[in-house]
Parts: sequence; structure tokens; C-alpha cells
Amino acid sequence: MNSHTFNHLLFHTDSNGIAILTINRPDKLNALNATLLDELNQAIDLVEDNESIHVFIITGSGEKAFVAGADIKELSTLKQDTGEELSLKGQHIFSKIESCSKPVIALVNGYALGGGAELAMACHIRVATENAAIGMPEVSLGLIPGYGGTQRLPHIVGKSKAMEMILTGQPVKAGEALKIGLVNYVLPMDEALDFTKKIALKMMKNGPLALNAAIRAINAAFKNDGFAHEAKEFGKLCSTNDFKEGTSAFLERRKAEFTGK
Ligand code: DAK
Repeated sequence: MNSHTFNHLLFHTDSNGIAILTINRPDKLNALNATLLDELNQAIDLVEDNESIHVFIITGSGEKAFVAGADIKELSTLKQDTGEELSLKGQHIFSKIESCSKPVIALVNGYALGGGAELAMACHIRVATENAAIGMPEVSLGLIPGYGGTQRLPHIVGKSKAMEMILTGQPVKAGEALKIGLVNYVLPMDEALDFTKKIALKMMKNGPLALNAAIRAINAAFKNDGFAHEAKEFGKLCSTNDFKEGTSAFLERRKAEFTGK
């Protein structure tokens, strides 16, 4: 069993070669801050570089949240240039997950909101626990998804459902997520990890070169230039009053009053 030390991640590899990464910032519902993103980037490199790892599982610590989004306190300080820069950085890291040469499975154990939903969608498949709620609430903060969500959600659930989810900001519960194809399976909390490992074992019985080629070929069907557009739009929103109001309202625990300015 291999393990590696990070500040906000737990990382270990079991004797079958399944690496399990647990996002570990439970007091903030595993929200993604800058350090955590950097560590996630390093963890992906570890998985790519280690020949004894065959499948990668990403989950969140505790039973409440997979990841409750990008860290809103950090987001609230962004300006147009830093917003676009952060978006491109996050997009790059999530794209590395999507193009990982080994299968990556998200085990969505609770809230997967905003950046959390985007992280789950960058993984190759998703298993959810019964208490999962997946959504893109960015518009309630005066923002849009900035880590590839505007691109991946329509690919996974179709344009119409993606429009509804992003424009209302309302999350879907596990049962609906299964119905619309956003997750592959829904399991009780105490069975979900074993079930996910069983899928991993099925995958790793196959030829690694074939797995790698299949991932590349499937990803090739979904290449587009919308990611750069998403980062630009996100950056522009970072200079608006609505963005300041949306993030302040969350941090001050009040309802946002948007003015369209
Ligand atoms: N960021 C920072 N802190 C968060 C957080 C988040 N996303 N979510 C929760 N927390 C913190 C809370 O502030 C609270 O901290 P303390 O006050 O205890 O210090 C703690 O976690 C527990 O949360 P609650 O007290 O709120 O717990 P509840 O059970 O009452 O509610 C909740 C759970 C998940 C419904 C609620 O926490 C919530 O609504 N959280 C925010 C969800 C959200 O809006 N997430 C989306 C964030 S926007 C981009 C990059 C990324 C993105 C966009 C652009 N670019 C750079 C271009 C992505 C944006 C997002 O992800």
C-alpha cells in the first residue's frame, strides 16, 4: 500500500493498484482552494508516472460533500485578469484528469456543486451515493462555471438539460442524476466504495494500452474550442458588481440583490 502526504488530499494506492484520492478539507465541505488545486495537479502526475497504478478513484472526505465548489472566499477576490488566469489553470488540471491514460472514477459522496460538479464531470465515469446532489449554482453568485462545466455538462446530459441546470443553478439529486446520465450508478453510502472498486477491477483486467487508446478516442469526439470562451466570459464577470454582490452575499449569509451592472 503506497501513500503520499499532501495538505488537503489523502492519497493511497491499494494492493490491486487502485489509487484513491480523497479531497480532505471537511470544515469547508472540501471546497477547492488554490493549494488544493495545485495538489490535485501533483496527484494526477503521480498517477500518470506510477506504473503500479491502474485505476484512479477521486472522492471527498466525510459523508456530506464530494466538493462544495470552488472556494468562494478566494473567488471573491478575483479580477478580470486573475479570474481568466485561474479559470485556465483549473481547466488545464481538469483536462489532465479527463485525458489521464488510466481510467478515473469519481465517487460522488454528497454535494458536488460548481467546481465539484466540474471535477466529477472531468472524470471518466461517476458513481454517486444516495445523498448526492449535483449542480452548477454559479449564476447565483453572479458567475458562470469556470472549470469546463459549460462544455462538459451539455456533452454528458444534452444541451437542454444543461441549459436548465446552469441557468436555474438548481442541483439534481442522485435519482435524477442517474436518470439524466450524469452519474452511472447510485449506491448507499456504505456500499459505494466497494462497488466503485469492483468497477475499477473490471476495467483493469483489460489491456492498459487498449484502455488508454479508448479514452483518447472517446475524448477526441468531444474536442471543441468552447473552453477558451468559457474562461473569457468568466474573467469578464469577475469585474462586475453582480459578481461582488453574489460572492459577498454567500459569505455574509444573505440573499443576493443583483442589479445587472
Ligand atoms: N467555498 C468556501 N466555503 C464553503 C463553500 C465554498 N464553495 N461551501 C461551503 N463552504 C463552507 C461554509 O462557508 C461553512 O464554513 P464556516 O462558515 O463553517 O467556516 C462550511 O463550509 C459549511 O458550510 P455550510 O454551513 O454552508 O453548510 P450547510 O450544510 O448549511 O450548506 C451547502 C451546505 C453545500 C448547501 C452550502 O455550503 C453551499 O451552498 N455552499 C456553496 C455552494 C456553491 O455555491 N458552490 C459553487 C461555488 S462556485 C472559475 C473557477 C471556478 C468556478 C468558477 C469560475 N474561474 C476561476 C473562472 C467555480 C465556481 C464555483 O464552484
